[in-house]
Amino acid sequence: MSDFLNFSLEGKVALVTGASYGIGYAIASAYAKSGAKVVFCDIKQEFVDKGLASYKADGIDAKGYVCDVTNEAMVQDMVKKIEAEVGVVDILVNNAGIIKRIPMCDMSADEFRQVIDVDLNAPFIVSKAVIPSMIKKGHGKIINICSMMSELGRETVSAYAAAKGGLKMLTRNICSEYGANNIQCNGIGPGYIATPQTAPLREKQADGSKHPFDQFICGRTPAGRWLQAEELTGPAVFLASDASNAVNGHILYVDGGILAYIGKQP
Ligand code: NAP
Ligand code: GCO
Repeated sequence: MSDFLNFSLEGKVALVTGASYGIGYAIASAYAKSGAKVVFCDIKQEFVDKGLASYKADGIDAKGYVCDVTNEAMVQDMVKKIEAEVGVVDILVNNAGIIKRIPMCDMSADEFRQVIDVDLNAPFIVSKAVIPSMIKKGHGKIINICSMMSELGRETVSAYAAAKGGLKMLTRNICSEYGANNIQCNGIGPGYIATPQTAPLREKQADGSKHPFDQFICGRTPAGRWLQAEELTGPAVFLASDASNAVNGHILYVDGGILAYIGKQP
């Protein structure tokens, strides 16, 4: 098949960070179904075990590692182990992320740093660990999970928006620096996805009515609903496959139309 139409990930090794559940799990599962050997990490053993059980129940033979992606020594060690036990990483998805919803003037500098550390410094650390072998192998795909907050601001998410905006520019810089090595680095900017990270924003009120934020998001999304993690998988497979070899430094927003929309008129 011509590379231009090749969406298969057959024979590829894909590392997805923070993929025991949520968006990372959905993307890693789609990669496995497209033929890749899936490797994931999470910060705690109990989540790795839970993730392994879920992949097994879905018929996926994944390999899980305990790794704090903010810790450079742990990341370097994990990547060495993956190369020895599974193979060189062909596809990296920087998915692990945290959010702290605190008004900026109430947020401590330490809390701000924690978010930057996981959401921005870690993608730098993990990318840096896999790029040398990708260069030797002659190709590589890096996909950074960005956000609406790579483009927009909102009350209470200063650190997250700073990190995800920075991640957009890290994406463009990896593209600029390693495009000549046949490495493509792109981002996916999910809209509002129903996962544990956003569960507090969807909690029902005491009287059984919808959370005001839930109503706000449905009103701001032309699709009129929250998205499912599985809806990110087609774009994620595309960006990991040879079909996207000419796409580099791009952020693909998968947002049900939020960024195109001024909001529901009164
Ligand atoms: P999630 O449900 O909270 O999952 C995030 C995963 O990252 C968890 O497995 C978490 O592990 C792991 N993680 C956190 N810190 C880590 C660290 N230092 N080292 C290794 N793993 C770590 O989040 P999600 O909603 O699936 O989001 C995944 C990514 O998409 C994040 O980057 C998020 O910012 C982004 N995103 C989400 C949405 C959305 O609406 N949900 C929208 C746009 C972008 P533990 O649970 O063990 O901490
Ligand atoms: C928030 C949300 C967002 C989403 C997502 C939007 O508090 O505004 O949690 O940040 O998780 O990143 O794309």
